[in-house]
Amino acid sequence: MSLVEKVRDALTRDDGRVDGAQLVERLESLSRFLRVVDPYLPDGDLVAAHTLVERAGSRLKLSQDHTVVALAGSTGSGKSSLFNALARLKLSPVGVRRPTTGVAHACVWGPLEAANRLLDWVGVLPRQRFVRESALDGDDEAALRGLVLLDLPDFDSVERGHRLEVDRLLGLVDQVIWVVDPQKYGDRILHNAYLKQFRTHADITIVVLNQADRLSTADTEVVLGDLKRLLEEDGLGRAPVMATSAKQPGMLTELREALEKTVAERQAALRRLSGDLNQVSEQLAVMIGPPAAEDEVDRSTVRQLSEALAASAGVPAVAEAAGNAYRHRAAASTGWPIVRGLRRLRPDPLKRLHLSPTEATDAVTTDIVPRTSLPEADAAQKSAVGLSVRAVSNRAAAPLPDVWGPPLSAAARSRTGDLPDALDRAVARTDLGMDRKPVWWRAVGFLQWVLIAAAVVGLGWLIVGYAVRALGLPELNNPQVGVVPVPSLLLIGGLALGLLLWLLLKPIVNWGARRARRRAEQRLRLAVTEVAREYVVAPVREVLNAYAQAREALTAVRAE
Ligand SMILES: Nc1nc2c(ncn2[C@@H]2O[C@H](COP(=O)(O)OP(=O)(O)OP(=O)(O)O)[C@@H](O)[C@H]2O)c(=O)[nH]1
Ligand SMILES: [Mg+2]
Repeated sequence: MSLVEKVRDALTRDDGRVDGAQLVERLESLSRFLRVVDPYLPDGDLVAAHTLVERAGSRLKLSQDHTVVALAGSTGSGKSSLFNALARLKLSPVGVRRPTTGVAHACVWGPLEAANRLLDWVGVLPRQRFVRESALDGDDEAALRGLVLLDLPDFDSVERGHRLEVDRLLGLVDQVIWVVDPQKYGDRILHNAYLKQFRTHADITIVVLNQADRLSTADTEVVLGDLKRLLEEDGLGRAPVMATSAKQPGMLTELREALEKTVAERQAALRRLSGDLNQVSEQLAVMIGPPAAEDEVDRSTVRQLSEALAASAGVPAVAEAAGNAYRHRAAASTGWPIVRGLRRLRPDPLKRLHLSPTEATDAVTTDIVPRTSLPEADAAQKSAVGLSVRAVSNRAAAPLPDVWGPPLSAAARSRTGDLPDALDRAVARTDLGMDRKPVWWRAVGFLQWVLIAAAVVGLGWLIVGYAVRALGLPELNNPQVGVVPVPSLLLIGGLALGLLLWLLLKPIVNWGARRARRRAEQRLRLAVTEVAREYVVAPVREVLNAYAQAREALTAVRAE
C-alpha cells in the first residue's frame, strides 16, 4: 500500500463520509483539466476521465435517495439465490444449467416509480424490475427502503455478452457485493480482472463467501482467512468479508445489516464517484510533472533561433547594403562635385533590395508592405531554422512528462510556413535609421559647392582675362596672393581643396558606414527576434500555459 493510499485509508476509516459539494468541486476541476488538455493530449489517454465526468454528472442528477448495489461474481456462485433470499421472493431464476442469469434483474425496496429513472440510466429492462413491497411485511423491510439490488449475469460466462453487460454495469453501480463460493474464491480472473481494479473502491466493496452452509465452521474460518489474504494482495484489505448462505436465512444477517447501513448512510454513490476520481486522477498524474519553468524558453535558445532566422531572412546582406548605402549617399552629398554626378548614375544599394526608407515609410502609412528583393533562404539556412525551432520545443518539453513532447513540437512548428513572409515583412518594415541626412553632410556639401563656385569664378575670371588680352583691350589688373594671381588661385585652389576635402573625409564616411551597418543589423535583429517570439515561442508558450492550468486543475482533483 502506498503512503497516499495509507493516508487515504486512515482518513476514510475515521468517518469515511464524502462531502457532496467537495466531490462536485473535484469533478469540476477534472472537467477543467480535460478542457485544457483536450486540444493537446491523445484522446485515448483521456477516455476514462471523460467517461467519469459524464457518468458522475448523470448519477448526481438522479435520485440520491436510492443506492444501487450489484451482486457480482462467477457463474453458479449463488448471486441469483442471494438476490432472492435477500428479497425473500423468487424473482430471479436459479438454475443448475450454467449460466442461468443472462440479463440484470433489479429489486427495488420502496416505490418503483421513484427509482425508474435511475434504472433507465443503469439500463435494466422494465420487465426485469421488481418491487419489494414493504407494506406486506410491516416494518421488516423498512430499513432497506431506497435499496436497488441488482442480480448480474456471470462475468466468466461462456456467453461473451454477459461479460460485456457485467463490465458495463460495474461501471455504473454505487456498491458491489462480490459473491464467491468455496470452490472458486481464488479464481485468477476474479482477482486480476475485477477485484484489483476495485482497489480504490474498498469502501463500496463487500465480499461474501457464499454457500458457507456447505462448509464446517472450522473450514469456513480457513477459507475466509485465505480469502482475506488474497483480498489484501488485491489492495482490498479494507473491504468487509463475510460468510453467507442463500439456503439458511440466518446466515444472511450480517450482509443484511451491512446493506441497511449502506442504505441509511446514502453515501455509496458519492464514495463510488470519489473512488473513481482517485483512480482516474492517479492515471492522469503521469501526464503532469514539475511546474513549467518561469523562463520556459530561455534566452539562449531564443537567441539561437533568431540568429538562424536572421540568416535565413538575409539580415547580413541588408546590413551590408545599409553600410554601402551610407557610403553611396555620403558620396552623393559630400563628394567632389565633379565626379558626384557619376555616383548618382549607380543605383542606391538599399533601393536595389526595395528597402529604401521612402518605400518603407509609405508602406507603414498604407499598410501594404512591399516584398523585398532579397533572395530566398538556401537549404542550409532552412535546415538551421528547422533545427533551432526544434530546439525551442525540446527545451520547453525537457522538464515535462513525455506526453507533452508532441504537442510542444507541433506548436513550435505550427506557424513555420508563415515565417518567410513574416520575416520579409519585418525586414521591409524595419526602420534602418537611414532616412535622415547627417547635418555635416549638408555643411560639407555646401562647402563643396562654394569651392566649385570659387573655381568657376576663377575660371571665368581667367577666360575674361584671355579674352581681354585677345581683343587687345587694356589688361585687367589681377590682384595677386604672393606670386599666384587670384583667378588661378580660385580655380586651382577651389578644385584642389574640394578634392582634398573629399579624400580627407573618406575615413569618416567609412566609419559612419560601419556604424550605419551595425545600427541596421541591430534593428533588423530586434525585428527578427519579435518574429521568432510571435511565430515560434508564443505557440509553445500557449501549450505551456495549458500545462500549467492542467497541473493546477489536477492538483485540485487530487486534493480531497
Ligand atoms: N448449498 C447452497 N447452494 C447454493 C447456495 N447458493 C446457490 N446455491 C446453488 O448453486 C446453484 C447456482 O445458483 P445461482 O443462484 O443460480 O447462481 P448464480 O450465481 O446466479 O449463477 P449464474 O446466474 O449462472 O451466474 C444453484 O443450484 C443453487 O441452488 C448456497 O448458499 N448454498
Ligand atoms: Mg444467476
